[in-house]
Amino acid sequence: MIFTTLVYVLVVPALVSAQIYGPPPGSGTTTTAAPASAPSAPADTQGHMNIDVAFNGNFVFHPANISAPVGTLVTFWFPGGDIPHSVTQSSFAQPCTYLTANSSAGTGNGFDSGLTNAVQFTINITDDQRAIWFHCKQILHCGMGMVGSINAPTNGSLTFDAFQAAAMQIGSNEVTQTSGGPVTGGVHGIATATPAATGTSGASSGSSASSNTSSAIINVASMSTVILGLAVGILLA
Ligand SMILES: *[C@@H]1O[C@H](CO)[C@@H](O)[C@H](O)[C@H]1NC(C)=O
Ligand SMILES: *[C@@H]1O[C@H](CO)[C@@H](O)[C@H](O)[C@H]1NC(C)=O
Ligand SMILES: *[C@@H]1O[C@H](CO)[C@@H](O)[C@H](O)[C@H]1NC(C)=O
Ligand SMILES: *[C@@H]1O[C@H](CO)[C@@H](O)[C@H](O)[C@H]1NC(C)=O
Ligand SMILES: *[C@@H]1O[C@H](CO)[C@@H](O)[C@H](O)[C@H]1NC(C)=O
Ligand SMILES: [Cu+2]
Repeated sequence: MIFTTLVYVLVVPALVSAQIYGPPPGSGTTTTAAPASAPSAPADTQGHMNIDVAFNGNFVFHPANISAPVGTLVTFWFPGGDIPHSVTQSSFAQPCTYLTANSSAGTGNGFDSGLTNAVQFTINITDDQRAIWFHCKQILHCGMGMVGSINAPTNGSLTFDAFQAAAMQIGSNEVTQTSGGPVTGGVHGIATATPAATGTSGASSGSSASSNTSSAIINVASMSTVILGLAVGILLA
């Protein structure tokens, strides 16, 4: 069982990588695709913090947990390349599930960049006394620990470390979420614009339209490789 799980965790991403994200035909490359050029987030400035999405091509946010006072802008920098990622608000209780409105708490829907790449996405912190939890909703990424937090307690049971451990506990049982488009707004922090192509500011409807389309295609393809990966895992076990 442990072996099966290991095979699943190790083989599926490899299959996805080889079959979906390999070099395009005629690219002249015979080896595996070069890692996506990851634009490094710029250094933080006063009132503006920056987080790399898929830092160094790994399925992590970097830094993954920060402290940011009210009014701080936090910008997420998405790499180019073929694997779309997302910054999707969730809750401590359900790390890998999009946060929907809670009328008893008086909160609306969470923010969501949607699955995308080569963009930047910014939220403005509106409450620094409560934690903002988020994850990447690309299939399997949250369960592999691609999660983050803003203003999480540094001790007790609701730390970033506990949140990431909870996500990894879900692991490959993570429920596949619909791709969807970007959602502005949010809880304790709000996105005031949809993702913009890296290097520009404000919303860019052109780039979101094209990235939605490619995300949808890759998601369908990913599903079939995951099923194939499961079959390989079962055969090898
Ligand atoms: C961030 O939100 C605060 C209100 O919470 C507002 O005063 C400030 O102008 C916003 N910052 C930007 C850059 O929009
Ligand atoms: C909604 O908010 C209330 C009050 O904060 C909380 O007790 C409850 O657990 C929340 N429900 C969900 C589904 O998160
Ligand atoms: C736990 O964190 C709170 C702030 O979140 C701090 O006030 C308190 O001193 C911390 N306790 C310990 C034992 O570090
Ligand atoms: C990140 O989380 C760890 C453990 O949860 C904590 O020790 C650390 O202080 C946090 N860093 C920030 C900047 O909150
Ligand atoms: C992409 O997402 C944006 C924002 O939600 C939406 O306006 C646009 O229609 C979407 N494009 C496609 C092709 O789905
Ligand atoms: Cu991801």
